Amino acid sequence: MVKHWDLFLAPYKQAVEELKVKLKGMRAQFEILGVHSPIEFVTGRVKPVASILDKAQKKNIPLDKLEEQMQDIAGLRMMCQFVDDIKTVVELLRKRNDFEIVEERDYISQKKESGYRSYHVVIRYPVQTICGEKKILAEIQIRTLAMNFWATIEHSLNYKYSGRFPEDIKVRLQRAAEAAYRLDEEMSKIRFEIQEAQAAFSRKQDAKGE
Ligand code: 0O2
Repeated sequence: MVKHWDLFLAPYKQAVEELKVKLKGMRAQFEILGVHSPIEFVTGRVKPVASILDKAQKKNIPLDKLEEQMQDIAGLRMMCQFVDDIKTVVELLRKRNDFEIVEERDYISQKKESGYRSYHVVIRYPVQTICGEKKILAEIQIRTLAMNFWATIEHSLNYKYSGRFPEDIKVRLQRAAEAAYRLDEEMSKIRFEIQEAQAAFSRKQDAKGE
């Protein structure tokens, strides 16, 4: 059984590793050019087997249909400083020709009931294996640092309460989501000042040879 999962997850692991390099590479290119990077940092993970089984059960996905029906076994996250950066990142992803975009879900204009905000891009990514090319689905979640902070906290609470939040926690999480939204709005308003300060800081570091 362990061997079976190892075999099944191998192309997903490879895809996550490759995509991390590629998406981090996008950030590096902005750095080299010395301009503001819309990408702050990138993370990636393969969904643990227990979570795959959990989600399959919840969403009634037969185990022999995981490849087609579970879109986030390979998951990447791209964090941005500002809400407007998300649009820039999505446009950059649309221009790439090393994968095909199969679906986009905009939970920023249409936030989820929980308060969750993020932009999801589902891609079909070709992995080269010793048995030939295998195309797998992967989900790229693009969000601001504030959206990520909220989602990370909510995710751990969700785990603790198995999705059944006590009413007071639910209300507080919704309030926290609104606060994160306002934080994003405020940061957008002083974006120019922040970027100027960051550019000056980076010039100073360069001059020091750091
Ligand atoms: P994990 O542990 O992050 O892998 P659904 O179950 O309908 O919400 P679906 O159809 O798979 O999800 O698509 P969706 O909503 O586009 O993407 C699901 C993933 O988005 C989740 O994966 C989370 O990573 C994230 N997400 C969606 N809604 C929420 C939310 O309310 N709170 C948080 N913190 N994250 C959310 P998994 O499999 O749930 O979990």
